[in-house]
Amino acid sequence: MLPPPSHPPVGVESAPIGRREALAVAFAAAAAGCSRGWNADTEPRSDLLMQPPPSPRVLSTWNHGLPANRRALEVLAAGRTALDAVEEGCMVVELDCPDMTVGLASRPDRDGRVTLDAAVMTGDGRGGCVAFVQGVAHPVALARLVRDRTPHVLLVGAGAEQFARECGIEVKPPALTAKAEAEWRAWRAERRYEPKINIENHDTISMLALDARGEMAAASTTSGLAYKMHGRVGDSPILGAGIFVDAPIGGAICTGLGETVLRTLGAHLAVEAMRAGATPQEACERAIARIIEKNPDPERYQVGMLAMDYAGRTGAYAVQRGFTYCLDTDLRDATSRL
Ligand code: SD4
Repeated sequence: MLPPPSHPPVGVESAPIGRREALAVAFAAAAAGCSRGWNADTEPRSDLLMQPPPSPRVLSTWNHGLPANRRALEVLAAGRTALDAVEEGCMVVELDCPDMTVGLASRPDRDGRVTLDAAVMTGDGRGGCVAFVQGVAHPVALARLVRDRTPHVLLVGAGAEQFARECGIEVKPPALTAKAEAEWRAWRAERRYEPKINIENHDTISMLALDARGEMAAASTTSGLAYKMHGRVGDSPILGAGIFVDAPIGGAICTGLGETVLRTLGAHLAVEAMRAGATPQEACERAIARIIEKNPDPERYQVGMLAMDYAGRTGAYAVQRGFTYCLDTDLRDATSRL
């Protein structure tokens, strides 16, 4: 059974004024020369003050970002939240991922099990994550339930599956698709354990969305590396590594070889670069530069980084050529270091 499309939070969401409204009011007030009296607690960054509020915007990884973005844009057009948009956008790819890298029809680990990782996060710092989950069709929805209904941030393995059942989500018995099983058997015949991300293996879906209130959310969902060690978890379900959002600065999301991103907390690096004044594009370039500094032999791995600030400006950069991403309904090629 699938969870309902949007989950009422257990706690009370504290959003008396959205960033979009804050920007609109600040813009109007500044334009009228009467910005005095503005509440410092909700005041946006001064460099954003004179800009009109941004339009809803969605940014996501790889070609499969296109159908995901279309769904997310529909959610935003209906006036729903950025968090709803990234969740439902990612769910599209969880159900249908031709690259076999997201959802239950993915390639398995080296023991023949499909284990899934996912995360969501909003600009208020609230996140939910699940890792090493089996049999759950929509790990991103489960991650959202961890955020909305538990006092925790990360649930893993059997505990996450138990939580799924408690939420009425079906946990299916282990199974591989015929294609995944045939490929896995062929791989096992060689018995080479060399999990590698390369630019032909188009991977994780990670998304950032900015909604009509000016709130931002991020999500990521993946089966991780094909033929990884059983129990291996990558960057995608770790806040600060695979995804990070911090209001009123911006958000960043990653795809690629998770170990390199875990070692550097790549998404956090990019958001902190924006906090220090970098544009989203400069932030992606700085984060990728640090990842390469800490992970030698960049020709052996790929990492793609996307970032967005609360004005809706975006950036994209990768270690290697071939990282495609989607901005709203446009498919683009990121520039790269190599
Ligand atoms: C992982 N970062 O588990 C994920 C995989 C991925 O593009 O993003 N591939 O390492």
